[in-house]
Amino acid sequence: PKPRGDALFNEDLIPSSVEPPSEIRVRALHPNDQDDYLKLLEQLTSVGYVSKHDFEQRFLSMKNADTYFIVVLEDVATSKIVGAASLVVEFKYIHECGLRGRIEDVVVDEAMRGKKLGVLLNKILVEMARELGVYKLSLECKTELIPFYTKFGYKENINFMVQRF
Ligand code: 16G
Repeated sequence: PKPRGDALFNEDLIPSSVEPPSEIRVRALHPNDQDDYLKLLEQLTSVGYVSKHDFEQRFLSMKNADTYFIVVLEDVATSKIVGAASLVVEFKYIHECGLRGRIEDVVVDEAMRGKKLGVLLNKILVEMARELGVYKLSLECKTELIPFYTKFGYKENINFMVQRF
């Protein structure tokens, strides 16, 4: 399904079964979310300098790929983005040309923690992954977040390797 307007992906994919609190709107990332979204990501890791042009180009690449589903939570009162998480889908030949899903860049604004917005984001993305038909869904997290992610059906897998450049 093609996205409507500027949205990164078709928002019909956002499950209506997972209900947000009334002060929160769930939607896809938009090109004009740059400032809000990058500021939020700073609470997760280093973002560095991203120009308007860089942001727009990256947004277009993700939109054209049609495998990036960045969901944001908008505070209705302030129109600010207070949470975000990404579902990224990878094409495979294995599992009958299967799809693999990854959950990435889950972040909730410090001022909005304790309202279960992280739970909301995860429920939404797991449901979307299921709807899209992925055969496997995975994520990487800090040790202290293992009990949190266990709630959404993940099991620990110790064979994860990484190198950094
Ligand atoms: C966490 C994130 C991952 C993100 C990384 C950034 C979740 C579930 N995991 O592992 O998506 O890309 O942090 O940290 O949100 P880094 O800058 O050290 O790669």
